[in-house]
Amino acid sequence: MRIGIVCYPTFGGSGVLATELGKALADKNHQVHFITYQQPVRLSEFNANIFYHEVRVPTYPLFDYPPYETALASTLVDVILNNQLDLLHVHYAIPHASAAYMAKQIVAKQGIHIPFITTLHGTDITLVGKDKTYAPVVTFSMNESDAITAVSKNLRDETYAFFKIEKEIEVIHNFVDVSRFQKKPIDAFRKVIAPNGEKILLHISNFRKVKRVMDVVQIMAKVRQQIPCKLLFVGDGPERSGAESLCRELNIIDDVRFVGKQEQLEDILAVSDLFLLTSEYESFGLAALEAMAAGVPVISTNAGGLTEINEHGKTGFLSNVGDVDGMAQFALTLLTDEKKLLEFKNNARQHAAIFDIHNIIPIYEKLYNRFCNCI
Ligand code: GMT
Repeated sequence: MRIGIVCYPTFGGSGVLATELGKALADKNHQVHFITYQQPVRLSEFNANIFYHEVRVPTYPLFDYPPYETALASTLVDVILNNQLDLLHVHYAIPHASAAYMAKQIVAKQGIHIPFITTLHGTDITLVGKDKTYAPVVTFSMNESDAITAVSKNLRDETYAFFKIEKEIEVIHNFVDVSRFQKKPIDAFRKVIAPNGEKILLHISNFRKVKRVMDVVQIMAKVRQQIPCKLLFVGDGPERSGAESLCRELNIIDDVRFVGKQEQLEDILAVSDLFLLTSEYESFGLAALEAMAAGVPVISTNAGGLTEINEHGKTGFLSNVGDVDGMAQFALTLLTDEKKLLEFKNNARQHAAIFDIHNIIPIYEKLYNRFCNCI
């Protein structure tokens, strides 16, 4: 099957998921065409079944805002026609679903039918999509999609609650390639971060407000009062410098490292003891699932879809948003009890296997097959 995948190419969860999906489909002999403005971050190796088409957005003095959506729709038309695509799968509704709709209408004039599937990822619905600047277009393009999927039940319910959706939203949970996260910890690496055998706490995100990274810092300060530990911050974004200032203010900066955006997450996760995710909302929390796959228990909030992956008292713990005392206490419960920590590590790994890539890819293939009988 020839599939066009549209996504954001950046470190965000939706782009990561779309790229991993494309790679897995290519491994199953589908021809996959990524269409976006930059090479997706996890698309580094060569694969004969993968193609990348860059969306170029020419600038012109008249354009204060270069029209990306128009450029994307035009590139889609070009890729559909020249590569005989069977189907488009767009990740993140804005502006991908409306661009796909536009492309579909354009090729229809030439007698070509191309179905498109829209996968909702989170902020395209819960933050940006709800804004009335975008809502009518988002609603229309969701309803015009041949199928809509959401990455969690919570996101599906949020979408129904806010938008007038006339068709079924199918839940296909995000996935992880569990085998990729079975790395042995590199002792030398662990020693660099925690030279005296301190416990290692980890947070990975895009440092947006919704992640509440200041709460991560507060939790670290509380845990560190009780036991020697280190905190690794992976990723970058608007709240990073504020988090760094707070670490200085709380006098914990020597035990905190900001390592920026990283691609080799497996190695970092392999040496980590606990993953912290303090978000105000997560439709799913792919970073938490990847941590679990690596056997790292998760202390998270109970917001959004996090309750669908993190099992309270088994794979980690869940607290209300902002309850830094509670989350610090849960962290200490695990970090001060080796037996419990090991039990939770095993549980996390086992639970992540439910979301293994090999279980989820066939669900997508089955969905595609409903619209195009050419697998
Ligand atoms: O907020 C992010 O982490 C980025 C955002 C994205 O679209 O790239 O992530 C959303 O999609 C991910 C993949 O489906 C989910 O795992 C994240 O939970 C979701 N983020 C939010 O809902 C805030």
